[in-house]
Amino acid sequence: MGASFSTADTIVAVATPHGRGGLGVVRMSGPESAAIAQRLTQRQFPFEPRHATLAIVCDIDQVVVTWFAAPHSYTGEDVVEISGHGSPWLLQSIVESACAAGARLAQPGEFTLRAYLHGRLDLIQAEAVADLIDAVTPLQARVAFDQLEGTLTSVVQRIDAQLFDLAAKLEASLDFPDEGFHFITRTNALADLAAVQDALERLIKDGRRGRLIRDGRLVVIAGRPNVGKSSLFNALIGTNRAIVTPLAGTTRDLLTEQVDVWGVPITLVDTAGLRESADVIEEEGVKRAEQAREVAALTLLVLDGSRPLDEDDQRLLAEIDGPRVVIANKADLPSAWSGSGIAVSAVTGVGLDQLRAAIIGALSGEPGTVAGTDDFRDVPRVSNQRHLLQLESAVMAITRSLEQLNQGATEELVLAELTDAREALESLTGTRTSDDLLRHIFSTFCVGK
Ligand SMILES: Nc1nc2c(ncn2[C@@H]2O[C@H](COP(=O)(O)OP(=O)(O)OP(=O)(O)O)[C@@H](O)[C@H]2O)c(=O)[nH]1
Ligand SMILES: [Mg+2]
Repeated sequence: MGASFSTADTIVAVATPHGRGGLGVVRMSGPESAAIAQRLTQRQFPFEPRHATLAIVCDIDQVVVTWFAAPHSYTGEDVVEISGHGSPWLLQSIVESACAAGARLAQPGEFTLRAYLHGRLDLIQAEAVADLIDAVTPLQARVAFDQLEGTLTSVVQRIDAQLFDLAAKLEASLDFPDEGFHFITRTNALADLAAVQDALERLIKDGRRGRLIRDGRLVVIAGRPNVGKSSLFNALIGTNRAIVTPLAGTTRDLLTEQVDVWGVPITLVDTAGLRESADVIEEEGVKRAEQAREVAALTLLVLDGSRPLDEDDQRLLAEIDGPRVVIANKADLPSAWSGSGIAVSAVTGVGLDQLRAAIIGALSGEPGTVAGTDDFRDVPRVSNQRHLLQLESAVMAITRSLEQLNQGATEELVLAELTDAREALESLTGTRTSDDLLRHIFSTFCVGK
């Protein structure tokens, strides 16, 4: 595993974001990092491990140097952090001097890759580091932090241990020449496998919700002019971002804002009212609205509840056949029709909570979760597509093994399926993985992490 990755050299990178800042940190990892730091600061004596030491670096900046001696560091190697003033030029000079002194520039994610190669983190935890850095909502950060703490790892390990135990019993029976299960009965094997299947399925269900939280979704507001799309957009994002007027055809372009709905990062798009128009600007707006709808995960179709539905409304109801939530806006006014739409008033805020619930219900494909708000807010353990795929392939193998058992198959056949399931779980945690996969995963990290 990871045989082609060298950890013999010392790597260096700026660990703080690009640009000016109060502080900036240069990080080095590898066998030479302490010696290089000593040279850059022209110190006669080695740094003391885990001590912040004031020093002058490259004759240009006063910095604080901290040396984390192997293996007690993020990467498990000798790590030096040089914390200086956050000028891009200064930090770059320190990096260049470190390279002149024998370090090389780190690849994206290479510090975390080394932590993984040295067994400081498993693959799930390494991926959680990237998610934590990318988190923009509190729930995203919570999910990533739990994974970094090893919550998912331990659940997967428990499942794998059950499979290992079962496989060992089946394997032992293979040594007996006569037919039949020797160290475990078929009934018990069935029960054990059903329990594993159940645990995996729960994780997968969790993962669908987790992906929503991790990846977010694009939601487009559509409808004919003047029904209150922009008013609704403003109400959902909580500011008067979009222009609202009593004139039909107010919105011409796409307006986009991020909003946190029940912990799910939603990119909300307000669009031009859909109608035939002679105005070229409005016509272009309508075209863009249609394009946005095509890529959206969900369309909020807004109707005016205070006026009878017209031809355009009917056309939209027929046309928008993907995932949608129908809204009867202007519920503060007397109602002109009754239908299945959610009654909302963008002006008074009535019905907005119900609308948020419907959005999450539609996006998660689980309208049932709508009532149980707390359920949805539970921190899901799985949130990464790669993890979800491995869990799905594990559960498929388990399901096949159950079928085999039910059909009276031999231990050998059942064992083969168990091996497949265990391989999927091992790819998930990274105990079994390819260099290509590692390269792919870590290439998405930022440099310096
Ligand atoms: N009473 C009432 N009026 C509303 C409500 N929502 C919007 N309006 C009014 O309806 C008119 C049109 O609102 P907009 O939000 O601009 O409508 P729109 O769908 O974005 O219109 P276009 O951008 O032209 O497509 C404005 O006068 C709003 O004040 C509501 O819930 N109740
Ligand atoms: Mg508008």
